[in-house]
Amino acid sequence: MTKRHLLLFFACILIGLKSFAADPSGADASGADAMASEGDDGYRLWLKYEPVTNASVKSEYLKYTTFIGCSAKGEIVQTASGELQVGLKQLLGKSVSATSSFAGRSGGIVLRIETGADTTQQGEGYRIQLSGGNIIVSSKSENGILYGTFALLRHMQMQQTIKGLSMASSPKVRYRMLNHWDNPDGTIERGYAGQSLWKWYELPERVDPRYTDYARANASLGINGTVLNNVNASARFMSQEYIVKVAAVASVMRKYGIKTYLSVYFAAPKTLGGLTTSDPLDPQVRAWWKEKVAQIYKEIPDFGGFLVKANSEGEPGPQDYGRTHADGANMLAEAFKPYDGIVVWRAFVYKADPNADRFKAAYEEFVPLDGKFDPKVIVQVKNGPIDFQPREPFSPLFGNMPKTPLGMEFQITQEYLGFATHAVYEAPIFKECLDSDTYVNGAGSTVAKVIDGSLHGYTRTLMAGVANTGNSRNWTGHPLAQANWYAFGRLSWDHQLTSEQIAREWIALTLTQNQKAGEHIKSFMLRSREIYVDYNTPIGLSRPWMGVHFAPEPWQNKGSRPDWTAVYYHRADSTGLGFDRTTSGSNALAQYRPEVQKKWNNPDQTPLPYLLWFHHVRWDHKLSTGRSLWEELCTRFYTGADSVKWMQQQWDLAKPGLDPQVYTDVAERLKVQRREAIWWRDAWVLYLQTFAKQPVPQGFEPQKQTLEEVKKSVNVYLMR
Ligand code: GCW
Repeated sequence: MTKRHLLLFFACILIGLKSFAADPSGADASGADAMASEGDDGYRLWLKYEPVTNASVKSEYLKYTTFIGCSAKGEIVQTASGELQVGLKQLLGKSVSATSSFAGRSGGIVLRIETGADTTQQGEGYRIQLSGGNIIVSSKSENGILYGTFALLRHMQMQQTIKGLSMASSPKVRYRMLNHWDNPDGTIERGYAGQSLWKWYELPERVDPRYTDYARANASLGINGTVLNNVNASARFMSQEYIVKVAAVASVMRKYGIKTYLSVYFAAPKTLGGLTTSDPLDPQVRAWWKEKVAQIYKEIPDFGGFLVKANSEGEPGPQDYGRTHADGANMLAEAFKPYDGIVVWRAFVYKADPNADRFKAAYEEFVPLDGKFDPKVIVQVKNGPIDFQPREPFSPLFGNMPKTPLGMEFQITQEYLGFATHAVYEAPIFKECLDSDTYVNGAGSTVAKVIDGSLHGYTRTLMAGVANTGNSRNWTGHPLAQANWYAFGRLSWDHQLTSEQIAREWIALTLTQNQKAGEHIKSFMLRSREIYVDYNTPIGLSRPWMGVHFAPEPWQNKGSRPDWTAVYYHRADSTGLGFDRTTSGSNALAQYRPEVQKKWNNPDQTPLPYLLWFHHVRWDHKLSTGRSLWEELCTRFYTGADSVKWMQQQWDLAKPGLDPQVYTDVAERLKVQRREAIWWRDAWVLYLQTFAKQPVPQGFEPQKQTLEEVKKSVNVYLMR
């Protein structure tokens, strides 16, 4: 045996002992226990339940640890009670048992289902208060009890006092879901954290314990739905073989109040069902879907519904048969009539029209269909009119379909945000859209009010996030990307939370409770998006051309259609830069209310972050900063890339409060980010310079590479 073999041998014994200690039964450790048994490698996310160190707070908590009282027998309440037991054990070192006979007792935590009228979304709200010497967590629903339990544990994890405790919260949106773009072969479209969590080849017999941990993390945020497969869907998910696999995952999700949904391939009646057509008005096709939905409900009685990408980017859809999106969606909705499920139909649709502005496409397609959708349909709209850019104006669909419930689609995975090497805290992106004023019913008609149904009285309301999870040990690849999953979940529950509040919470739960360290990390997180925009797409540039969406390739001018090139979006020429969307250009601005148009119509008044979204601006045009467009661009690109250095400094200042493994992981990723930020800055500056024909302003480091050299290094990343 060589020395290396010996080392390996001892390592195996140690690992074996460790898992044995975690799970004496020898079975797979699952759920909360599996999370607890690991070191701080990021796996436990924001549910670390580290021992409470504040002695006075701890003694307050200990007063309520004689029992967990819970008379309801439901599966989800049992989950909540189990979670409390794990939490109390780890936070306070106390084993607390659950009981159903606790009448007259005090000194415990009581989980109580309230009867009476439901005033919250599906009764999912909760209340936490002190009464009769107990902490009472109450709700009208089991889900609400679970959310209240997690809120209480969050409060305890943050070591906050419970003197006079009285908290109440209810979700503003009914369907709060993740969309996984996971393929059946285990790859993830636009995923940067490893392979898919769903192991289709092992299911249904083997149910990976990680599914429980996934469900737990989501439930702790109030997420109550998950779409397991990519919107570029495979028909195989409609087969009986796969339905039973999905059912096995759904049975794990159910315990955490999460409904399971599937993306569907619109042409499945033909490809899977053997019909001659998938025309939504064909009676046989309608019957096929009805039967399919019934088949699914037989296996998954609480199935959530379908998510559909149709007639978009080559996917089949009703228009293949001369029908409308409403025809397609309503046919599916009809199949869901006997059940609780819904149809989520995506508005991410744009035709290959060389003369059109892709910005306008979804509005043109969907606004005429307002009022034509079945009540079981929600139209899911991306936050911006194009495609998850680092900054986009809000989609003009919001507010313009008063008779159709519109759901929000945010992207958590960092497709255009530097994958898993750039630290970009996304809450400000989500908030910017939610807080935008559509003015449809006068000032204050924010996108958030469209989404939560209060503006138009929608009862089915939805917020979806394209997931950033994968099978990386820490779930999201970049440790700080966990904050984006967290922020999405918290905002889907309550869009009024601020980016700052959410960051503070997440840092305290996940990274450190050292105040000074926390402040450094928080300021870094809150600025990270603006810094990224500065070195990547300043002043309203965008970069959504086809491809991997990694490094900018502003020179890219070949594609199977014009809007799959880079030059289509930035429109750089010898006179200037930017897309004219005013009356002299595509007039996309006309899709907004006059008050919004007024903000963005005049290039001299348009806020700089949106300028090039709406105007073609001359290179020498003086901006509100006193600099010309060219000077401003260079200033942004350079200071943006330089600011990554500042992020590195903030991270280093936080080091004393951080776990060494997490510190090093992020510090190394920041080095990559710094290198790439300079590279991306150079790609843009050198390319734009060929049009602007001006030197980089004084004071900025001159370019070390030529445009050709930068192009070459981008191409290396694109080679097969
Ligand atoms: O942004 C584009 C992505 C595609 C994605 C598509 C969509 C799932 O580049 O990968 O496909 O959006 O949202 O449908």
